[in-house]
Amino acid sequence: MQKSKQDFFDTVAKKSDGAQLRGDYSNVTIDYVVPQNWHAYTEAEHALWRRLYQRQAELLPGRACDEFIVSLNALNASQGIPDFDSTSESLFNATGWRIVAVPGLIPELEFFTHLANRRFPVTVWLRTPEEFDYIVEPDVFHDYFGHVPLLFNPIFADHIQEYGKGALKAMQLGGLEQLARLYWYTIEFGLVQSQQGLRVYGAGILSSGGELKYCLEPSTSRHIELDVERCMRTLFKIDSYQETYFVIRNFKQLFGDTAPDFTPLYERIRQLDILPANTLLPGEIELVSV
Ligand code: HBI
Ligand code: FE
Repeated sequence: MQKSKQDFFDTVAKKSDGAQLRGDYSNVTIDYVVPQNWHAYTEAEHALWRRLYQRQAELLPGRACDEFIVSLNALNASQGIPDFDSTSESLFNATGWRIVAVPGLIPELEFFTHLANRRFPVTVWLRTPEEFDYIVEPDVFHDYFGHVPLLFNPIFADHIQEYGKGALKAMQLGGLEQLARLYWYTIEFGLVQSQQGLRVYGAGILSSGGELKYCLEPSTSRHIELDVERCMRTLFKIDSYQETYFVIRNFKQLFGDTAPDFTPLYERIRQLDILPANTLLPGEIELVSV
């Protein structure tokens, strides 16, 4: 059922404690796309982007997965807020994806329809200097720096499209809440095994100064192997670091584990308890991060 614009603002605004959404939604197209207006960014905004980029780039070695680092470096986006259209040209050649500029969070139906059609929504506005360390809504730094590099990885790019298609189906089956948990614990806050130890592929961590250091600390954070059903049952944290990080062996596993039809899974999960974010079930093994 198509959420009306008002419903969307009421729902999303309530989620962020009633604070109004930041973006300018007055001139969106039917699928919530706006012009990026790259020339309107100020020198101060490009300077803030450089500071954010520099801070994150210094934290990546030994923490971010290799695929992310290689793609990010190839994007050459350290000198200022990138022009989405020029990124879309190289992205389309690599994996058939494009960036679409959006004013910020958009309704689920439009968001998942973009993903299902290999279009990744990237917010046009940049946070303020006061929000250097934390921001509630995704801004251009979170969306571009966090999400765009891995869209150059063919397996990951296929997975995101399948996720979008699955989410559209989940909306019909009442499984969206479970699927949102999967998105949160993989695409936003997921970890992957590597020869050298656990590494980060989740955009929410990769674009966060604090959590990128915190999430691999063995003493404070919990790492368990990704099991889709277990993940879909587990509540996540919105405004603090995650208490549990789910780990995949590789992107092939993520693609494979999320390929089946989830209809029976939604049914089964409805009969099971929802799990708090810090749960460790009997028999579950905590993975070591180094
Ligand atoms: N809109 N622009 C934007 N970016 C998101 O990440 C986003 C969204 N709308 C809905 C949404 N995410 C969530 O429902 C999913 O992450 C599950
Ligand atoms: Fe995100």
